[in-house]
Amino acid sequence: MATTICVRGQGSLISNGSFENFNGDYLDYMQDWVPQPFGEVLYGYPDGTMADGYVCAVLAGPSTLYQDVPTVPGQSYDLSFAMAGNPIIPEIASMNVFWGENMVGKFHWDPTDRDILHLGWVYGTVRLVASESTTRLTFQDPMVAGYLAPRLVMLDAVELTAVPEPDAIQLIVLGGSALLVFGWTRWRQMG
Ligand SMILES: [Ca+2]
Repeated sequence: MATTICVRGQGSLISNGSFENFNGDYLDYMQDWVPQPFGEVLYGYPDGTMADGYVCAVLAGPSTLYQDVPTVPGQSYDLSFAMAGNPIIPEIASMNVFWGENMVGKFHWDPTDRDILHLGWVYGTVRLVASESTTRLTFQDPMVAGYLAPRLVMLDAVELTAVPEPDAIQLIVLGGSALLVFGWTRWRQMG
C-alpha cells in the first residue's frame, strides 16, 4: 500500500544560502543576506576549498549576517550550515546563531593543522521552531578582529528546511501496522 508524507516547504528556505549567486557586483554581493557592519565573500579558490561550491561568506567581528525567512508559526525547521575561520590565526574561531531574538547555538572552529586550501569546515545543525510568520536568522562573529591579521568567520552551505510531518493517512497506516504487530505477537504467545 502506498503511503504519502506531507512535506511543507520542501527544499531550503534560505535564499543564496551557499553564496554562489555572487556575480562580481559588490553593491549586491550578498543579495538577501544583510551584513552588519562588515561582511564579504571569499571566492576564487580551487574546487573543494569551500564547503559547497566556490564562494563563502566572511565575517570580520564583531559583525552579524542575517536573513529574514518566511516561516509558519508552530512549524519545526532544521538549520544546517558550515563554518570555518582564518587558518593563519592560531585561535579558535567562534560563531553564535540566533533564531529571532534567541541565541540557539554557539559553534567553534579549531585552526590546528589547517590552511586556506584545507579549512576543515565544521558542520552545525540546529532544530528550530518558528513562532512568527517571518523569522530573522542571524550568524554572529562576536570576536574582535585584529588589525594586521584579522580573525574571521567563514560561513557556507546554509540551509533551512521544514521538518516533514506525517499526514493523517501516514498515521493511520502506522497505527494499523502497530496493531498488526501487536496481534501477531499475541497470537505467537498464545500459540
Ligand atoms: Ca558556497
